[in-house]
Amino acid sequence: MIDRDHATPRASQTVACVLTGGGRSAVAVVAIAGEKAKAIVDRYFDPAFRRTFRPGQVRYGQWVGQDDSAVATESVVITPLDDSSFEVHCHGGVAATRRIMDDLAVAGALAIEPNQWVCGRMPPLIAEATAVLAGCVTARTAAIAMDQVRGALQGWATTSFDGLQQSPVSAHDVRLQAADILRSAVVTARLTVPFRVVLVGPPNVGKSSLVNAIVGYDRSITMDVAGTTRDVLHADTVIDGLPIRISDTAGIRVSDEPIEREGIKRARGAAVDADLVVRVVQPGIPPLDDVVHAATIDVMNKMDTLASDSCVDQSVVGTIATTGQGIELLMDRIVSVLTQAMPSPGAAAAINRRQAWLIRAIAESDDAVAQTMLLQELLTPTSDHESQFDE
Ligand SMILES: Nc1nc2c(ncn2[C@@H]2O[C@H](COP(=O)(O)OP(=O)(O)OP(=O)(O)O)[C@@H](O)[C@H]2O)c(=O)[nH]1
Ligand SMILES: [Mg+2]
Repeated sequence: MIDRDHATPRASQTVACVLTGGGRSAVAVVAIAGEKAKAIVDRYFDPAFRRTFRPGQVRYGQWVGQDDSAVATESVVITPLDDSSFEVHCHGGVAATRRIMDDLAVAGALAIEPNQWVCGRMPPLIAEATAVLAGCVTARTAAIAMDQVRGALQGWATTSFDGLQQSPVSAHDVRLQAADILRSAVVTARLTVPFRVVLVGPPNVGKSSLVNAIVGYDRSITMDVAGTTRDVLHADTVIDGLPIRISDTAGIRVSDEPIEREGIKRARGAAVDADLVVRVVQPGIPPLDDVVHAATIDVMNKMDTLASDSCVDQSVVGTIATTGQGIELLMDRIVSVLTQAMPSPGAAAAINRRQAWLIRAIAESDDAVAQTMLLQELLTPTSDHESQFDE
């Protein structure tokens, strides 16, 4: 077993790092870099075809490991990144990667964490995007992080910084562009956490039934008794490529019962913290006017009980949770509200709070000198801002 060294490795140190996330996955990637990297690969890797390693070209073969290893060889693919750094694509999972990391440790490579790996190997904005990309759980959020790994924000910041020095770019232009990037930051600065969608409404209108219909299984108990749900219940799901944590809550009404009152308090608190509130009612029951939020969707559930001569406002989504009617439309509406601020493909985006904070400051300034300093801080952070901005 190897311990990861949290100290900053010396520049001459040969280092190894598992780049892929933990857990069970089909393929893992282990990176090796440093002056001994080539010798280590030559020692442990038996290529199927003996040809010179060229950066970017893949080589299939066997990882033979330490000479006295009782473990069988493992099929791997090696990609040289340059003369002194390599990626080993091996089987995923803990055991396979640990075995390779153990071999590398025996050969003298220091095991480091992914954030230490990216640090210093790429511009800070690209390194930050790479770290975020590793935490994205859907293709849609990963695509935004990937655009930044490919240099969208880096390109904008560099062009603006250089442009302000030589004056082809005005402070006014930079301010407008920063404001444009900032518009999507509400989504992009938190790509690795799910959107919080909270259902609220009076008791017995079908909130739990709607949650179950949306997630596709019986997450919440439903019953024809007002006050069935007592606490805030969460279910994680993905809708149209968006990671969403959907929360069921206790029906809101005046109550003297202490447990129910606590549940109602929690329901109101969950609505305040939500990215989107779904206000549910049923025919004949008025909406909760005191639950207000910047992003809301109004739902009329139990449409099957609506009197035939009644009509419902066009903006209200009609559903029958028990049959699934209207659920697709509700999910489409949820996605469309949450993605209003999505950046267009390839656009620069602020993918963490440090970046969002600096871009907001740029968007609020018309002064070229101030903007230049902020852009410089964006491109080359002088301190560990992420921890400063963490909640
Ligand atoms: N007719 C009809 N009944 C429904 C519909 N949706 C839910 N119900 C029924 O309404 C009753 C209450 O549903 P719940 O989902 O438990 O309601 P709730 O809003 O979560 O209730 P509380 O947890 O008490 O606040 C259950 O018997 C459901 O089967 C619907 O669209 N039509
Ligand atoms: Mg309920």
